[in-house]
Parts: sequence; structure tokens; C-alpha cells
Amino acid sequence: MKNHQLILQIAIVIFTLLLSGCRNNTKPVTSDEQNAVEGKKIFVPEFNADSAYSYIERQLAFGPRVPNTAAHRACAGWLEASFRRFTPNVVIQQAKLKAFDGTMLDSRNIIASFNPENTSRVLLCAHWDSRPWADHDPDPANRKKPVPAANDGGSGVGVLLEIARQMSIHDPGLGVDIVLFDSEDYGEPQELQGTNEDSWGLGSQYWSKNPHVPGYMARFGILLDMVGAAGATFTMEGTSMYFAPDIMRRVWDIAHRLGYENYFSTKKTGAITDDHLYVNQILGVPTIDIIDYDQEREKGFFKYWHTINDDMKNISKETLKAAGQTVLTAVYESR
Ligand code: AHN
Ligand code: ZN
Repeated sequence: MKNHQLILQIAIVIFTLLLSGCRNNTKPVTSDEQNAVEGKKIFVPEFNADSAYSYIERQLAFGPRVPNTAAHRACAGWLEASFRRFTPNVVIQQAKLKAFDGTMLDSRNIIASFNPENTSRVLLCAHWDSRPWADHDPDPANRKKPVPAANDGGSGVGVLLEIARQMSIHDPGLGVDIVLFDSEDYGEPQELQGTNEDSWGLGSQYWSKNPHVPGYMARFGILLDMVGAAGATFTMEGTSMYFAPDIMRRVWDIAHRLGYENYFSTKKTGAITDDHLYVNQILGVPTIDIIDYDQEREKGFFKYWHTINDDMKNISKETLKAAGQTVLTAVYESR
């Protein structure tokens, strides 16, 4: 009996010392992080929509990022420097790509990798270029002007920069590649009776044929396109549902669990040509498109699509939060 009590007392002393030692040697942890350590729940960082919003403002400050312009080159430099603050693994893939009208586009795909040695990988992507012509502007006088591209281009990039910033603070625990495609939006204008669907997504076609790592593979991919308009509706788009229905359902389940069912609609819509088509077709990474699209709407896409009014006035932090928190959760829950 005496022996048992002594052992118990010693055990209590050691346990107390260990506990106080832990308290003194570790930084404060959030309850989410503590839960993650205890295996109760996977830790997911808080996506900061103010931060994503300011990354969109920064892009627009360069002017329209149309290939072969000074604004485009300057923004490429800023995107590269931004990524380098978050990871040392940044690749700029430069290529001259031929547009539908024969113009050679000085294009740069900008790629940031996290945990590059990890064979379990996820791909996140968006296009960063601006459309050279606002050919859907209601005023014909504006149709030869470039698009400011806050939503169509800027929003996906802003969300992915914020996700990169979060991953530089909290290791996602798996491999993640963020690819910003260039020359997506140089597609043939409709009034030319365009049938050349492959005039869109030039940067994505190039990267899918020449990935930055030979033999590149990822478990799945998520493309973000027009994820910033107020009242956006992300439907279950046909190309995504054809190539990656399981990924789409998993991501939509996450969005609904987080309370974003108003943004993530379960309506199935038509297939569209976007960067994810080539990643699916050429590289074989099952990739979905989170895109504000419904063919039953007047333009299919958001109200100011390919107009000079695609600017900051139309960007909603609530929409950025819904898209960003959903993608961030999908990444961290894939570890
Ligand atoms: C087509 O209009 C064929 N695709 C639209 C892809 C796109 C343009 N995404 C953003 N801008
Ligand atoms: Zn566009």
C-alpha cells in the first residue's frame, strides 16, 4: 500500500513537471490546432477575404493584364515576387503562344509549389491575363477596349494568393501546386463567327503538354474562374461533371457543410471550354471548375462578363470568402 502511494505521488510530480514544461516551451495553440493534434478534427486556416480583395486591387492597379503589354509584364513580376514571399519553389514558364489571329503572345504561366517532394499532390489554378476586348459591352464604343478583369481573371488569382499566404503560415501537410495560367482570355470574338474553341486557354494547353515537372501528376485539380461577383452562383458545370464528378461532389459537400449553399448550387449546367478542359484532356488530372455560370442566364456568365465594368465595384468579399474557404478546406482535408 505504502509503495503504491509513493509511486502515485512520484507519478503526479513527474506529470505536473511535464505539463508545466510543455506550457513553458510551446507557443499558444488555438483550439482548432489542439483538436488537430489530438486527431479530433483537421485544422483548416481562416481564409481572409480582405486579403484576397486587396490582391485583386493590386492586380487592377497595373491596368488590364493583356499579353504583350507593359502592364502584363509588370504584373507577372509582382505575381512572382508575391509567391516568393510564400514559398521558395516558384517557376515561371515562358512561351510564345499563337493566338487565333496569328499574334504571338509572350506568355508566362506562374507556378508556386508547396511541399514539392510530396508525391500526394493537389492542383489549384486560375488564369491571370485580361481579355484584350470588352466585346460583350452593351456600348459598341467600348468593345475594342480591354477588360479591367477584376472578376474574370483577378478574383481567382486573389483567392489563390491568399491560399498561398495561409499555406506559408500553416503547412497543409501535402503537396500543392498553384498554377496561374496566362493567355486564357485571348479567345476568338463571337462576331467573327468563332468556331475555334481551342483559341481559349492557351497557357493551360501549353502547361498541360509541358508541365513544370516532367511526368507531373496530381490527385485532383480545382480551377477558379470568376469567383468574386456579388450573388455569384457556382453550378455543377458539364466538363467538370464529365471528368471529375467525385471531386465536384466532395467540394460541393464541403461548401454546403460550411454554409455556402447559396453560392454552390447543385444545378447541372452545360459543358464549357475553360482551362480545366485541357488539364483533364491532355494531362489526365481530374479537375473541376468553380465558375459563376448558368447557360439559362442572359450571358451565361456574370452580368459584367467581358465588359469594361468588370472592375472592383462588382467584387464581393462574401463571395471571395465562400470560394476561398471552401477550396482551403478541400485542400487541408485531403492530407
Ligand atoms: C468560352 O466562352 C468558350 N469560354 C469561356 C472561358 C472564359 C473566358 N473564362 C473566362 N473568360
Ligand atoms: Zn474571360
